[in-house]
Amino acid sequence: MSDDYLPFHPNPRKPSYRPPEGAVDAHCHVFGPAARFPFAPERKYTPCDAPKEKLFALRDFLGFSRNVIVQATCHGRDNSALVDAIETAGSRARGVAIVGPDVTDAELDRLDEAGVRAVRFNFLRRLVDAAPREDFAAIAARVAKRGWHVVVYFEAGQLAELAGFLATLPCPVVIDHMGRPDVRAGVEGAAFQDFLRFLDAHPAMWVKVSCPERLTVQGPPYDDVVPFARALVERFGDRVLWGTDWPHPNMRSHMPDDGELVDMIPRIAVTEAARQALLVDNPMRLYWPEEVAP
Ligand code: 0GY
Repeated sequence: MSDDYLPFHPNPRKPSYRPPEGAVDAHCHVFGPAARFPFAPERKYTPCDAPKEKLFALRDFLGFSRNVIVQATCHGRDNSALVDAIETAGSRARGVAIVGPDVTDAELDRLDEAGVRAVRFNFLRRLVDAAPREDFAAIAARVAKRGWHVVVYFEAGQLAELAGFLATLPCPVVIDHMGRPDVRAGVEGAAFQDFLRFLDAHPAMWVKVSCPERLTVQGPPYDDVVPFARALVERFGDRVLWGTDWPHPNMRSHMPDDGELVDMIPRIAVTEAARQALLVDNPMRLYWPEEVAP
């Protein structure tokens, strides 16, 4: 296990861009504190502690109202830190959990009660060991019945092998970090065009326009990532989500300034209507449908 990760930015700048009222950071994490919520023995990296209080302070500082907190592999299937955070936040947070095929209905009930609305399937070999597709399919069938959805994390090169499987899932599917394109190939490159066609063909697929810091070759201010996010927002405006990815686990190249990430938003969603959908209407529909008028 490697631990040469960077700590999160200690002092992000105040963004110039002010998100609309009710904006949702739809991809962020809580880690530890390890003394209370130990990391998973099978983890591939050990993050810094990133407790709920810090996340909620950042939410307020950046001008957001709500969080969708996503379970990361370093906590494995122990969703305790996630549940503790979303219970503290009440209606201001929802959760995405990691569960195994042996999860009990009672545990799913407990997660639902706490505010979990999705499960995450991670296909990155550097983060998790391979798991049988049948396990994922069985979990998806059970959570779909509860009105939950599935969040998936894979890299662009894995789309061809995963596309058929993803299309069979009986619920909305949210794809993390734009499907991790290789930005050197450009928006017109074959792989990203395949990804756009895949989204065109499958209206139940959503996508997060997040994580420029992991995709960039040039570094901040992430000019090389903007065209990818913008293409997705322009084409799939009613099924895109945005998130900080705070505290940016497992980053080794550089640590982004979260204020700078927020200031990217008007470059990727260039109209007020697009930003309202990206930051408020879309995440509310997916994570707080009970608050959205039909
Ligand atoms: C992210 C990205 C990463 C880590 C995880 O679950 C995880 O450990 O998703 C990564 O290393 O790319 O979304 O936090």
